[in-house]
Amino acid sequence: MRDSHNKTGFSTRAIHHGYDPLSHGGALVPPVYQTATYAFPSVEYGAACFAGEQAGHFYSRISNPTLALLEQRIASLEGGEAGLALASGMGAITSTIWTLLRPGDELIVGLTLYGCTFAFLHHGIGEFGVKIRHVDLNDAQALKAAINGKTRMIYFETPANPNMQMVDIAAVADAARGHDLSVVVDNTYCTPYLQRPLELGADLVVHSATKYLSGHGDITAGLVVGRKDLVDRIRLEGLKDMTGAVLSPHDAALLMRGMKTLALRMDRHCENAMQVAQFLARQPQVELIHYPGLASFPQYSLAQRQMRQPGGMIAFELKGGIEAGRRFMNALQLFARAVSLGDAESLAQHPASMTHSSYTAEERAQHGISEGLVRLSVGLEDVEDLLADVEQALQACT
Ligand code: 4LM
Repeated sequence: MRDSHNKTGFSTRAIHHGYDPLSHGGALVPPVYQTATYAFPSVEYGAACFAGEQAGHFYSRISNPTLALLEQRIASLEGGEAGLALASGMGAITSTIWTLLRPGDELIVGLTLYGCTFAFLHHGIGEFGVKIRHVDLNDAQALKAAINGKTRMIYFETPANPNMQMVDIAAVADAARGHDLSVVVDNTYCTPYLQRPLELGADLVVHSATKYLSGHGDITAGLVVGRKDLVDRIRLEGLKDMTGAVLSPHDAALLMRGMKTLALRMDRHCENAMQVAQFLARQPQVELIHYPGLASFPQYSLAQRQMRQPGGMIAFELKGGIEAGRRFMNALQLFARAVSLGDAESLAQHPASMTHSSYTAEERAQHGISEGLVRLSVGLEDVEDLLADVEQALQACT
């Protein structure tokens, strides 16, 4: 994959961007700057750093050389001006929203969101004078009617966690143009390998890098990428003064290690998920399946246009509803019953009782999250073994 922002391909940048071993004693892999603070050559230099007049690291809650390399890399991969590393996806989301919204502002959000994001909006910032409006962002008239002089942000996931509902990023960015607001996309499910919201007109991308970007389930991390003026503010207001959600340098190094194989892993996640989805779609016990790679997916043409491949996440419902789903999940032997996603290991979870239990049952119904939905994060194992596990678990639940 080549793009207009950089001369080299996606994986080359994921492996090399921003680092020259010969400037670091020949160390092929970037050193980890495991330091909280930095010595100043003079009082004047330190004061200039704090005043923003001198570029330099002065405290690791604000910046660190290992994190700075990670930030350059994710900016390059997403095609953004600047990046910011944080301690978790929720750290990235809350630092962004606390920075860019004030009491009296309005925030338009998609219909379906990850459970903790939903909780933060309704029980965090929503209780501090910011009005939250859920809008079907694919309904151009509804979106136009919802934007007013107080709207400062449109925020959404695509595909959404957990029901895979997609949003047309370019259409939302077009609707937002000319208004004083930022379009922010949670790109966790896709990573920049599959989808580039900034190139479609978004202002910022947020990530839970705990998932595919790190890819090995061994860290929590978050990233913000996009317009430099906004990213600088999120660093100096949201991260520094409000959340303090700083990523450790060691975890930044693990994240960069994972990102080197992102393209390889995503190709395999997508191949495996497509086969699992096709298998599930043929089974009589399956009531409904949501996977952007199936021609039966209602937003198939949007998925084809917006995503390079359909991703590694599947949501489906069994004919026997929540009880059948529970029996299916308890019968799985290779898939782990676990939340999170994007790991080498395949995972299965029940959104209504796990990741989306922060919604009430009524809220789940309103936001398109059915009680019987089962979510699979299809991993990197041999696909024959995954299919065999799904098949035996389906037999066990009928
Ligand atoms: C899960 N998800 O779904 P941290 N944005 C999206 C997410 O799916 C998540 C976050 C942000 C799950 C975690 C248990 C689309 C998390 C939050 O967990 O704070 O890195 O990311 O299983």
